[in-house]
Amino acid sequence: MSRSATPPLEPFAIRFGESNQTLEPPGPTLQRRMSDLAGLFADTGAWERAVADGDPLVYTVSSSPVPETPRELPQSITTIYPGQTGGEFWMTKGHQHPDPQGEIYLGLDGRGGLLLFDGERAQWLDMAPGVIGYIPPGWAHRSVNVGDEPYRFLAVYPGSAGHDYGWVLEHGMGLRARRGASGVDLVPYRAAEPGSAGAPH
Ligand code: M6P
Ligand code: ZN
Repeated sequence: MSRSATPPLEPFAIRFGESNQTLEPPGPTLQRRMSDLAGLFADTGAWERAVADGDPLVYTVSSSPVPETPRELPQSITTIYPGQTGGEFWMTKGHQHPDPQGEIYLGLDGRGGLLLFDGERAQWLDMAPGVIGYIPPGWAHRSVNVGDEPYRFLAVYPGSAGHDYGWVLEHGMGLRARRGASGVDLVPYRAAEPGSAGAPH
């Protein structure tokens, strides 16, 4: 049976699991370690050292069983652990939707930021429990943990939206979020430095 012929799901209730860490019933989960974030932090040397020094878990995504198929409305909880690499706060890879459609993020725990970039303009939304960040169609989006505790949010997005990670590697996100003397410093985007991999030793 082709995907387009898949019947929609039947109605069902979805609940937050213990400490808002999961959705119940659970669907697919994924873990992103430092090594999965190649080319994203400006300080490539600091990123390489973090990979070599235990390759820490940076964030997890726990979904409900609603699939990423057209007309369905999947949801997931993302937990970004606290940390900085080269002074830059830990963050998601960030993506653009190949099929431009909107998305909402609802802050659940901790302190975060939602960085949006349409290729020309960058926007930063402060995120906290109870805040809904609206992502309009056409804006790439990345989440950042700016606190000392896990930052957790619920995402709800159209099942046909898709994830384009190459767009972010090519265009950047307009700004970078660094730990500053009094909290978050948003600095103009600069590309990641060349890594040591291809450099002569
Ligand atoms: C949210 C949603 C997901 C996304 C996840 C992690 O939960 O936007 O679609 O996969 O964040 O973000 P990324 O895909 O950029 O790593
Ligand atoms: Zn998205």
